[in-house]
Amino acid sequence: MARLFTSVKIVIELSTVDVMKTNTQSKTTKNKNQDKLYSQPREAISSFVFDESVVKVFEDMIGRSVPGYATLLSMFPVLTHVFIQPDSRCYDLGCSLGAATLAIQQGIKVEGVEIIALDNSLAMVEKCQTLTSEHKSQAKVSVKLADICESEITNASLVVMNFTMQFVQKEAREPLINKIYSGLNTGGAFVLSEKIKCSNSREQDRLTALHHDFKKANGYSDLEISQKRSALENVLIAETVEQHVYRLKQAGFSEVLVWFQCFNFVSFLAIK
Ligand code: GEK
Repeated sequence: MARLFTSVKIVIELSTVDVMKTNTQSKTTKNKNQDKLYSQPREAISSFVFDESVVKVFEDMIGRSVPGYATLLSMFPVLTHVFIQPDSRCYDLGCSLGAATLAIQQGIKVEGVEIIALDNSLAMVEKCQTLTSEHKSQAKVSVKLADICESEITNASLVVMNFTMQFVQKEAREPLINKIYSGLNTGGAFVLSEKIKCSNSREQDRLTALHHDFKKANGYSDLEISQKRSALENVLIAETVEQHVYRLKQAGFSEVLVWFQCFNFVSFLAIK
């Protein structure tokens, strides 16, 4: 019962943060941090990279592009509270500006936890280091420039990969998940959030249309949506829910479930 009350308290605290964030976002939509990267016609569209220009507008970009992003993050303290073990590590793989790290921090109520946030974009890591250092945390936070496919994972009770697997080469995904499984302690959890595709073309068309409507409702033009889609082609490789679940089960996870979905954006919970 006491545990239930603690969880409820965490959600209420986070909702306040969300409201603040939403207010900030509506202000930033009028300033230089608004994502306008694809607003002008381009002669040629080069492949999307997480460079300085993306970092500048990233918070606005991800909030207006990923349906359910803020709600998903607001649940991370609850998941953390449930799975975190004292004297263990949490990993945020593909941390960008550290939004997941900051949400995880709020759920840590035990001693001896270290959060390791990794990203292979120098521009992201530099800004993430600044942003995370501005927040007080019970856990030690280390933000590092690293390729998650090359990094060690040990003594983990929670591993979060929030919309990053989709950018990892397809053949590297299975070894990465196997490594995460090996690095987790028994009872630990892997939270994997991804844009998904559907094997049923009608469902795929419906979810794509809803996603586009979401982006348009958030102020993106048809030109911006279509140029961004071209930039992400061959960079963001989505897979079906079945492919993800199969791979997670093959790795050995005893429990695999979808705990969150908003249109074609899904988050899986895999427990060791
Ligand atoms: C969030 N998790 O806000 N190694 C390390 N980092 C990588 C790799 C790799 N091999 N491949 C891609 N990245 C964040 C959002 S964004 C998702 C994550 C998006 C990094 C890349 O540099 C970028 O910062 C991040 O993964 C993906 O909760 O923009 O849709």
